[in-house]
Amino acid sequence: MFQERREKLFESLPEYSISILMAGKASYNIGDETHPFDVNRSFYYLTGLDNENLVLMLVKMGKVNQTILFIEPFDPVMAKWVGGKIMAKEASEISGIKDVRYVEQLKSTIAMYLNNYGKIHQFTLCGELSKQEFDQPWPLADLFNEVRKQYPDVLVKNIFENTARLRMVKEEYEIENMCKAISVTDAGIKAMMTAARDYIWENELEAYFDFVLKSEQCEHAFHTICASGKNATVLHYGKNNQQTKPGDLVLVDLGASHKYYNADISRTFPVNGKFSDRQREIYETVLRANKYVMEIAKPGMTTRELNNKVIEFYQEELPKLGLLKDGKTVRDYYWHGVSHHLGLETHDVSLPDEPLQPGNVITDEPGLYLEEEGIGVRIEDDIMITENGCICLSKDVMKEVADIENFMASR
Ligand SMILES: [Mn+2]
Repeated sequence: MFQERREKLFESLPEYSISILMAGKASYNIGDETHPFDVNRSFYYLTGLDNENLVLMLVKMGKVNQTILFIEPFDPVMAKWVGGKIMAKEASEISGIKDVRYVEQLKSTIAMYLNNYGKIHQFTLCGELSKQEFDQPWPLADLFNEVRKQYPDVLVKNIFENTARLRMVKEEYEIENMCKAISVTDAGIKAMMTAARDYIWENELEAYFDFVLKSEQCEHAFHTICASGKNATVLHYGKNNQQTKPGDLVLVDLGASHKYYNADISRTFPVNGKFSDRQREIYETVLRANKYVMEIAKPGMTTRELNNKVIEFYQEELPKLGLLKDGKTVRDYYWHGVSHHLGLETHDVSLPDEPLQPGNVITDEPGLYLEEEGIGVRIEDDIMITENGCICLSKDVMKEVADIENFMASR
């Protein structure tokens, strides 16, 4: 699988090029403590390896492709402190890469190609620069600058678009893992709804979700949002440290991650198990927007078009809820987008204005946020684009008012 992906990437690379993808390195948190290591997802996508400090090199020499993996040498002292590093044999078995060398040889390997072939062929140094890295140090920049000092005529290319194009179309294996992540997320939400009661603290509710994830050997796809009452009107509220009030709605936006494949689900439920009339009418409007997106999502549309359709829908519907008075617009109650791609990253790689195609997995997450009324509702499903529409991967996660109330009444 990883080899096939690398071959597909090779096809889109410049004819004479050296592409470098890095697994990355954990950054320091406080003192000598590091943040937990999280592998670069394109590196993982192309190798299946999630160890720190590894480097993948794809060398394209006309019609001949060469793939080299660089690993760290074994360090007996570090092995006693933090465990051993991955060894060549294991790295080779997982990734299917036969040529495994040590990271110290990275620069001399680049130099070897440029010395021997750089005079005859125009070489391009390729690396992946994601949008977040545009305003941060780019780990590859130092290496590329050093190489260019010695070989000034070498070109440099960002291959973000090349890797994104591959990663945006999900394989069956990827869909299976995302479905597993979704079903664990579903179990976690049910555990929260089972535990919910008046005056429960948001972070206690969150802990029920965490318990299910750990029990299922899953990680968090992202920091859980568990927001009650007015907190739910703050889009990325993540403190989760307030006590609920009787009759509050609780908005949860969360996801499990299974083998690095993420779920991203939002549900909103009454902490006491019963919607008030006002809460129900707002909830039902968001739910209809959520279903409307699934009706219209199909290949050829863009996520921007989907969002515009939701805004038009709200334009019609919000006056029925007594909203849009005194110069207020839809954007005063709904100001985010309805969709983003989902996969190895929660906000997965995508290309702006690229039409949807079969195999894309996107979210469907309309919301309404009424700060004055202390009501925030978001309903988020994960959908896969098919030949003529879409299917909902998270259809089993309950969202009908009657289902939620019956479930909570029967606890
Ligand atoms: Mn989302």
